[in-house]
Amino acid sequence: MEKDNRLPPGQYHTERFPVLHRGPIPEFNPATWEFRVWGAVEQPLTLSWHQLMALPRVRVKLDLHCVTKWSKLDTNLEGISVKWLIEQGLVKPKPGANFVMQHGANGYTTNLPLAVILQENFLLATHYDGRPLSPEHGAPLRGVIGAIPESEPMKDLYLWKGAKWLRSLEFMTEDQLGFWEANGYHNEGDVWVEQRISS
Ligand SMILES: Nc1nc2c(c(=O)[nH]1)N[C@H]1C(S)=C(S)[C@@H](COP(=O)(O)O)O[C@H]1N2
Ligand SMILES: [Mo]
Repeated sequence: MEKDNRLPPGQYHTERFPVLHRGPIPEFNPATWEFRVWGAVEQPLTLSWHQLMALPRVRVKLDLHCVTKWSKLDTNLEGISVKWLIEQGLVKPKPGANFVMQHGANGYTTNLPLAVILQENFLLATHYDGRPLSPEHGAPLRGVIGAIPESEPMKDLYLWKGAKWLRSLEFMTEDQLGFWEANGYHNEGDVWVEQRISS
């Protein structure tokens, strides 16, 4: 596909990787760090840093689209697939658990339908460009969503829909608004139809 066709309406290309967040970059201590999956699941899951790093990782190339209008194409990301966690039985959503809240550091949250979390373009990312994520981009773990060019149709959402410094995933039977969604951003955030702010 032509790179131009990969640029959603209202977006411009950047080669840089801008850094955007609220609050300070948290400290990461691998000895005490834990990732949790909780809420509407049969059994809460807690993984230490070492347990998380022992899981298989997938690699995807994503076009990242920020609601502030920069787009970075062909980012190489690597991390854990939530679909894989569920297929392995490590996470068993309860019936009706159709929504997931990502909880990041500093109280940052963002909500997504489980169906989106299970897409190939959503990742619990640990690596960018073959190296561990840098602290400013969310180390050691972040949710990330982007577009996979020439893939089968799936929802491509703005980058705020991935929480940096991800601490937990909360499965929910009802949708709840995350930080930006409660502050005027669109609940869905589809990049192709410019769902930037809620109407
Ligand atoms: N924990 C946390 N995650 C966050 C944010 C934040 O403020 N805190 N900002 C979001 C927004 S609005 C964007 S655009 C992306 C920016 O990711 P980047 O800094 O790696 O480009 O992170 C998202 N995830
Ligand atoms: Mo953003």
